[in-house]
Amino acid sequence: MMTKNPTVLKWLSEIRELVQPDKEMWITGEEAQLEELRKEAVATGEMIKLNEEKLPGCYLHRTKPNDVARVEDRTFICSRKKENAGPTNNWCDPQEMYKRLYDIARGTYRGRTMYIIPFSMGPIGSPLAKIGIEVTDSIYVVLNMAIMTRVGTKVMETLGDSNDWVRGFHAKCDVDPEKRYICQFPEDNTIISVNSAYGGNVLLGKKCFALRIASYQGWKEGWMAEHMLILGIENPKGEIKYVAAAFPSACGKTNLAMLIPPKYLRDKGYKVWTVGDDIAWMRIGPDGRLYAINPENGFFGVAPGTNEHSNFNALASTRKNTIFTNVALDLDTNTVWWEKLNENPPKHAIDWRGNPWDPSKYDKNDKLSAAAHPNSRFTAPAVNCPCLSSEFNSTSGVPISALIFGGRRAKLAPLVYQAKDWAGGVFVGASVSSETTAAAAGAVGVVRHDPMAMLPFCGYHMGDYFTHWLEMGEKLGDKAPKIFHVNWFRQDENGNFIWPGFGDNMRVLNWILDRCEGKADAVETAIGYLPHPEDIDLTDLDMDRETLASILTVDKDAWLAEMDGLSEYFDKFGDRLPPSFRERIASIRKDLQ
Ligand code: SAT
Ligand code: MN
Repeated sequence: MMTKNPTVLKWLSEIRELVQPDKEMWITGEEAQLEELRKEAVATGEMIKLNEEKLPGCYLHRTKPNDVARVEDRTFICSRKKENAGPTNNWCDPQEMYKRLYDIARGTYRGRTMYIIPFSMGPIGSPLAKIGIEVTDSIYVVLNMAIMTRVGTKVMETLGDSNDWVRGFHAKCDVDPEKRYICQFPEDNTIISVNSAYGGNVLLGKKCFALRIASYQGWKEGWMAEHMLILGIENPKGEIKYVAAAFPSACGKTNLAMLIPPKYLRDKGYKVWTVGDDIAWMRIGPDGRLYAINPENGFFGVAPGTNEHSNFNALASTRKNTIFTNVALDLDTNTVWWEKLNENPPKHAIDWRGNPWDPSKYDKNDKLSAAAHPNSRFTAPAVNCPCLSSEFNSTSGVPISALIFGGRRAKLAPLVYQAKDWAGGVFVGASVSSETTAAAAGAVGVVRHDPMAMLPFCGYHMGDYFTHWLEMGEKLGDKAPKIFHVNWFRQDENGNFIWPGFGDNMRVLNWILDRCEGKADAVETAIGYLPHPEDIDLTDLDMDRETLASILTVDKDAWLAEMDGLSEYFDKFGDRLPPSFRERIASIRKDLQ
């Protein structure tokens, strides 16, 4: 027993009685204990130990083919009142859902061990951090949580007798998709996840706590939990400015967070430092500015497409002490492979389903023939990252100069534009749309509205969430970060990306920072401030000004149509939509005419 905290003991005894475990184990965070668990997982086949020389401390795990992504249609916000979950969330009455979930989970730990994982989201003891306890019957979950969060005895010591902690209960049951539920009970600080063993559904510190529960807590307590990466940009004078950026899942947040500047900028002395790649918790600091921490301690990144060129730092982060999920196993070397890791697919490999994979049958256009699942992942410790910020463990967080929203849009949205003010930026965030990706079950490539990239992650009524954003801006006043929108994904008529992306996105970040410091000019348009094409540095880039100019325009008719779609979308939020949004649509329409 690791605690005398009465609220913890009471909850644990309730769960214990329900699931009937054979054994019980508190996760202390000690390496020896984790190593025992790795050995056990290898012995049972739950994990495969990889080549100790090439990939020291690394393991491969395969989930069931029916359990490879988040399941948004089975994710619920169980607030007491339906209207508080809002129109973008599935809702169920909490008492009814508790009963349903308890019935599903009853007795399912028989013959299994109940692992109790105390974890801290954020540096232990930071005023911006929060504590949770996850109970699970999966060693895979324990080992992933031990990478993604700070776990162990120190967390319980820090919690003491407090009741300010999040209850996370996971039971893999039979991994039955028909009985799979991912449920958040925001008013009870509780998460219950059953019948899944895939990352986003079961690493309860991540989307379930750090976004769905925390967004609700932030609303009640006056702070913000956002689906944002955090990065620091160091200029040649050694000054570091931080930005946070929101993109839907699998739109390149990890790539942007770890980007390597183009050579001409590196030569001048520019550097990028990673604070976080997925989630930001932000509070107003003592000086009135907005400060951010990354509540996580590792990266749960998409593997396919990650390579030395696209994301050197992410790949480097995965070369030791990493758990790979649903990638391919190269039998000749006992290492891992995924699409676009390199040009040499393994000759003898096992695909993500566990079947022999024939590279000669691999067809780029047929996702099902891929060796690695399109949403296959690496779970890598943040300390592995060569460009990890020295502020990563800072308890006070980093001051944010700019907030950036982005989506994956083949057409319409320009490469970059700046909102006219905070309220305009909130409107820009609320109007984010993006093509869907493999990170969630369902069709890929369909444009859907995804306000602030939080559509699957907001734990309360999204209209109230917009209002909370507006109120944060009022509190921040002239210390508020500037807000921008970017789109790296514009395509030409042949479906080729126009902007090179990756490290070259630094050119856009530099314009953004120059704007924050009043150093760059801009063109005022109906939707916001756009750069003059000559204000984006194209040094060493194989791109002409006209091509750049073509993605720095505001197409009047397309934007009028966008406003129509947005206006209709906003109807959803009824009388909880901030009235200023309607006024803004009207004024943008007028300015476009
Ligand atoms: O699947 S996760 O939610 O863990 C990752 C993501 O979708 O961003
Ligand atoms: Mn994410």
